Amino acid sequence: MPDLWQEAMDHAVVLARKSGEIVREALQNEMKVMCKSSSVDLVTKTDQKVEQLIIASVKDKFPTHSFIGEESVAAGQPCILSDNPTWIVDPVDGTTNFVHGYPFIAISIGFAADKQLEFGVVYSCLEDKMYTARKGKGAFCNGQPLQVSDQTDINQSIIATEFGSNRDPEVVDKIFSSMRKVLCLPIHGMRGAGTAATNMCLVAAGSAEAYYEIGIHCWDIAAGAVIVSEAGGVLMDVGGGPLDMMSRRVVAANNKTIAQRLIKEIEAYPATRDDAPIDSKE
Ligand code: LIP
Repeated sequence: MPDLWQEAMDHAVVLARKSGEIVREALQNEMKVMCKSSSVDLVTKTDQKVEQLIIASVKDKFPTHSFIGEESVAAGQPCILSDNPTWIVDPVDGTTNFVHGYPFIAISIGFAADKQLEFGVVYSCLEDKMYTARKGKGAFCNGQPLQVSDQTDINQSIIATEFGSNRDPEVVDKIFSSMRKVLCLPIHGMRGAGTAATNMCLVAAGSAEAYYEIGIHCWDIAAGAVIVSEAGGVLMDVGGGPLDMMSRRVVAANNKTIAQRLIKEIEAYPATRDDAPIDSKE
């Protein structure tokens, strides 16, 4: 019996590497920058080109599979996770970094079947770091095993988060209020790569104890969730319950002790679910 998910994961690695080549080449040329939900929510032709390449290849090799992609959803496709085998893709995670040449850009390819994440592939293409994880089979970076930090004292931790793309002053106040409370625990430091997928891979690699954010999307975190989990970490909602991939909220941590201590400091604010009816989205 062929291991179909392994075949799909192997293909995801090929697609991620090919997409990284496109991103690196695009950085050498003038790029056309467009806006989506606001003037700071950016997209480029490269985002769209990479997503179309991945969609076309997946449809050719796995014609019965479904697809959720950042730019397809932006173009009006529904963002509904069914039981069908589904590819959950962010073609360029860190688009703002890409536009500015800030060197953290990742291709993020997650895969779910029966609504359960089966594998994740994140290619940090300027670092040439291929992060991979298959459910139950461990997490790796360029073939080397990944293991989260064994730190249980948040006062000796690095915590990652992002400012996101919401510039509503009330939301920004909540983001800063959470960051202030976390920083003053105190912790050793706060970091943000500018891409959720890379932040999650850094948790999986033990470089940060946790990453949290409100406002991300399922395509930002699907692959990273498998990689963190298979590296021995935990995924939760910012309210402490289980991760809901469509909720736009995530905590990825090395262990429950750090996650539960961190969650006490996070001030939540509403964000429209990824799977909400299209006419209800901001
Ligand atoms: C980005 C996320 C990041 C978030 C940004 C943006 P994109 O994804 O990776 O965590 O803070 O606002 O959503 O848009 O670069 O694919």
